[in-house]
Amino acid sequence: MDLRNGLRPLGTTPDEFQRDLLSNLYYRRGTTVESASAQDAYETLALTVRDRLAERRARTAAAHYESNPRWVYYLSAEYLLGPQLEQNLLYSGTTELAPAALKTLGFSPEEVAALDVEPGLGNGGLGRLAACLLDSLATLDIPAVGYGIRYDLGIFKQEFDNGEQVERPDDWAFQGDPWEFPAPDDWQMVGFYGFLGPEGWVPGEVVHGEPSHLLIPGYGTETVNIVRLWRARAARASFDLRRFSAGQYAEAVEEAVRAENISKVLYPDDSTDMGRELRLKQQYFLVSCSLRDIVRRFRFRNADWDDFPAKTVIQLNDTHPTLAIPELMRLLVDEEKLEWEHAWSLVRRTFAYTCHTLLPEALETWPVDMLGRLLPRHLEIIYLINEALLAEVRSRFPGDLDRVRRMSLIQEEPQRRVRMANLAVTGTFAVNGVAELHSQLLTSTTFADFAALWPDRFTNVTNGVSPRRFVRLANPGLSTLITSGLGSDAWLRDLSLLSGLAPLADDPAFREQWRTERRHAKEALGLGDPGAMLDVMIKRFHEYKRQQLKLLHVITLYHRLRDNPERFGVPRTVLFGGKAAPAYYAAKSIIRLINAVAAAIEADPKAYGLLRVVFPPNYNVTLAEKIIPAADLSEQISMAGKEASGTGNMKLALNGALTIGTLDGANVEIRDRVGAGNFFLFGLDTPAAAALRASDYRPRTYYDSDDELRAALDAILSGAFGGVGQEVAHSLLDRDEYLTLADYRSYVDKQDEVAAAWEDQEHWTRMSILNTANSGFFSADRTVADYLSRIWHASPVRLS
Ligand code: BZD
Repeated sequence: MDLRNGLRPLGTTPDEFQRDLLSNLYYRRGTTVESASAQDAYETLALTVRDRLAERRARTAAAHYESNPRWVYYLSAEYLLGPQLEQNLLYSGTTELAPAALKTLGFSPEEVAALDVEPGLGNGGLGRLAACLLDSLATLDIPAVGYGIRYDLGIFKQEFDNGEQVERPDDWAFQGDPWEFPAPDDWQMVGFYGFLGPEGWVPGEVVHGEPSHLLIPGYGTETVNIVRLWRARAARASFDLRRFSAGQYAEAVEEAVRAENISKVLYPDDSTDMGRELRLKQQYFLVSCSLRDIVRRFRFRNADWDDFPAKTVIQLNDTHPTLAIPELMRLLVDEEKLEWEHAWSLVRRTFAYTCHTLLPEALETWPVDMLGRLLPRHLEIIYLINEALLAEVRSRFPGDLDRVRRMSLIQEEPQRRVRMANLAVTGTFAVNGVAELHSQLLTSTTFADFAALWPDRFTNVTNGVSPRRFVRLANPGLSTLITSGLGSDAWLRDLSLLSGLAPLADDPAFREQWRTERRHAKEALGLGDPGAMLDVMIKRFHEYKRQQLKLLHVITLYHRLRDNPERFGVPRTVLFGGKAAPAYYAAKSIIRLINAVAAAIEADPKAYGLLRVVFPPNYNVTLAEKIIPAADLSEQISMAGKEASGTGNMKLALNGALTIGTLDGANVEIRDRVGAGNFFLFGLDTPAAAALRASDYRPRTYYDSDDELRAALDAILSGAFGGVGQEVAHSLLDRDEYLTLADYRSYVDKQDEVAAAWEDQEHWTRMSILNTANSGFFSADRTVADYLSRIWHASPVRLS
């Protein structure tokens, strides 16, 4: 079938590409080469590239319709997609055509590329993981749709004012988003508030969800999937004509403004600050629109509800979309008139849940009052699910009242709240953690009671990252070297092939080339002396991640060089990148102190050429792609038992950085694979950390007995860094929740080993190559393959 309906095929030669670009500039952008701005050129290029993917998208959709496959639906409140232009050029095979065409039109490709704004629709690892999984799903030809929210404002832009983080709004789509296809005809209606009448739920407020989608092309295959993002719109009837006629124009549109606020802004990850009704509204908005869309799509080719679980698996990315469980119950029972037990059996076979945390305070709960007011019928359904759950617990564990209290979907004290994680475990057939250690800790701690009741429900799927984005696009020089070393670029679709680099670690000529490429990446980052070791800590700011530990090390290095500059050893540039949640004051204090220490070191001539601290603001995917290829040392220093997985650790190791890290999250698996000799391990392990925390931990004893540690903390307390950061030192001395002082000595000593290792560049390069060679496991393609075999059981549909 000709899906183009006789339209001419898009060109593949430079002339044809240029012709298409010109045509788009003229007809779709409405301007001419003579008067086009760089923005016109950017938007036009985006359309020209998008057209090539749209062609594949049409064929993908037709093939999917034809085969009526089992669908993977990924529900996530966040997607950190990263910049789109470069990736879509690569995936559409136009990487060379585009700059050539731009140049003949008189535009600089670099200037045009710089206009590509990344949609920052996520906070950190969880949102970026969602984007990597979509990339791999398409690459593996799996019929899949990602569902999310099209926030007007993404993750805030970070600026520093006097070293302090200030947040600015990120209106990423201010100029419009050329990559997006709006689909206003697929709108959905979402109800909130109201009451339960004799006929069921009567919502008091109705909002429209309007979708648009972005194309998610597979690499090295024809498949193009989509991610569908919902935007809240006022329902058309919501304009209050009575008030308008009475001259109250602003009041008349109040409801419309309130409705559109639902998708206005991404909530910054505030693990503790979970009281806001608007966030709950966002969650239900996402869930309700997406489920109706999923049902609509199911009905294209199916009629019988009993086929639903065979045709549909819905993955919940953390608990944020967990209301999908009561919502599907409501659709089936209230609207489709299925029996409760029948509906529950369908629901329980449809959903799966990924947990991304180990912090007890990060487990989402909502006040019963709030949820009942916003979604009265859903609360009623949650109570019914809870009754059945607790009956099962009582019959399995008679008389164990404490267990019943712990497992209940409702927390009673100090306030009645709905426990979303318990609901997610109860309403799904599979629950996974995101690294081996994390999944083990989930079943032995967080979900121990549930694992005792339903042991088969729990599994592990270790995270992974996109080798296309984080090696091929981020690090083109190293990628070319890898391809020449392996004799093919097949590693981009099968990352386990990187193991073929291992023998080359013993080849001096290859090592020289490896160093050259890594040096180029450092020069491209442009942070001064490319001979200095680039030591990077890039991740969200959180006390459990322990940026404060890295900072104490920096201060210690600074003291050593002041006391004894001749004996300092290897020059280092320490790079921090990351944002703190706006209301997370302790994390913001650490940021401010880092900037103060950086300034003090910068101002001291003694440090020149030996030690530098840099903290570029607004760490995001765009910046990550520049920093990661240049990094020599990867800091993965969380308190053991707190980091669920980490994915930055994987990106850095894949690009040849060596890791200094604790036995936490996926570090454990990285070390197992790259070899203990090529990984700098330090610190307490999970049992030791847990035992120390459970005992009478006194951080001051470490301060008292370690001269360098005491000097570092005293410097902060004495105001040596512009009087900034005393609260950081006090918090470490008085409480130190994450055992920073307990791990300090082990960390600093291990850093001395790092420095010694750096002095032998041949050996360091060998270790670097082996890190890349042995990190193939951390491809998101492997992650998706694991989800497929353990949870999703969906098959590829390839375009003929
Ligand atoms: O998820 C992170 C974990 O901290 C990492 O260890 C893990 O590697 C990644 C991917 O699995 N969690 C988050 O990124 N969490 C959030 O961003 C978040 C967002 C909203 C509310 C709560 C947490």
